[in-house]
Amino acid sequence: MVYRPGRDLSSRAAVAGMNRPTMEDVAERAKVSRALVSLVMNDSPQVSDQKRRAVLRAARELGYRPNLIARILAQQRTHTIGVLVDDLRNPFFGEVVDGIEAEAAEHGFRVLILNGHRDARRERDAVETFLQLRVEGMALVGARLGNDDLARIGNAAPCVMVASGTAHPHIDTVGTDDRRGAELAVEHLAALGHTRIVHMDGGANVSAAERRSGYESGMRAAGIGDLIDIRPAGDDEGDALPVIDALLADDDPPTAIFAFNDLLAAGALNRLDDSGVAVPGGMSLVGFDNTFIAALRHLSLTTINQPTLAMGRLAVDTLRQRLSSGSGEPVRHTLQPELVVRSTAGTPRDGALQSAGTAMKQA
Ligand code: XLF
Repeated sequence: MVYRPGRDLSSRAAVAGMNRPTMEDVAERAKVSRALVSLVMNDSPQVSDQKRRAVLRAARELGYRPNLIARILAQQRTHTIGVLVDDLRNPFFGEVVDGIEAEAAEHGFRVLILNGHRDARRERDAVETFLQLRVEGMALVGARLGNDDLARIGNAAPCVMVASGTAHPHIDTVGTDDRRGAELAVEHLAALGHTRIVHMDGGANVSAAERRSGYESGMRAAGIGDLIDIRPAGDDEGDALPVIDALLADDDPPTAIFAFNDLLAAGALNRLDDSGVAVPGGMSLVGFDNTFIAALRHLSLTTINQPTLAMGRLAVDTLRQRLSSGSGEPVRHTLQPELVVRSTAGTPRDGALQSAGTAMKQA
């Protein structure tokens, strides 16, 4: 069907397709029965190789596609996992989904992905869509849904929460030890000699509280608990800008920043660069996630690794266990974070911070 601007593609005729080839067409072309085409399309072992090849060739030549909806209705199974991600713009979620897809494919499941756009209301709609499509299970990755929603969803279909902060009373969870990850970041900065370490926190993000408390315990363990300094930020590069501006407006800004995630750290790096502050010479910076952007040479961000592929695979594994075991106590899988040292954290600057702002003040 050729798309013509102005034509209503949602009309029934357009959706049904004018000349969509059928199984009968394939059977006629391959000179076999319709039943045999159906056996081939269902991967039946009862068909000879020669007939299978003939049917597949005819299907290819005609552009025939099996009708998934008819198959689902006949089998009463969708073999589908619904994956809700908090923010498709953040590469962390793509990396977790890679793991989900790989494990799902190995076990005969397909994956449907919806974006929550960092908004609980849109997440609720997405989950409802999955349930109406009769997915066999759901992975909610970084979801912001509240406890009441989760209890309701957990009763409606097998569900696993991934990278969603703490454990949940009704739902299986797979996550990184966020608190330990934050402690590792502070330990690293403290070992380099920093004492004035600011945490740019994750705002409304589900993992913000755990990372904040890890930052606090890391500061206390390093003997600098009295210097705890938390600045409300968020989980997106834009959220870093006002925080960096406020820090640089101080008479004597801190020497290091632990950012809630890599995106926030990337935004901080941009703003520091705009302001003429060298990293790590003037300010050290540590992120969280170890997404692929952290490894890009011009960012080369020191960060905390989350084992995203393993998390995705484990999420599907947990769902499969739940599908076979039915209800029961929720399980919690906690994976270990690791420090990844690159180029954005060094020893503290000696003396005043040189930035475009201070240069202007001095002039
Ligand atoms: O979803 C959580 C919160 O933010 C994930 O662990 C992340 O770090 C992604 O940036």
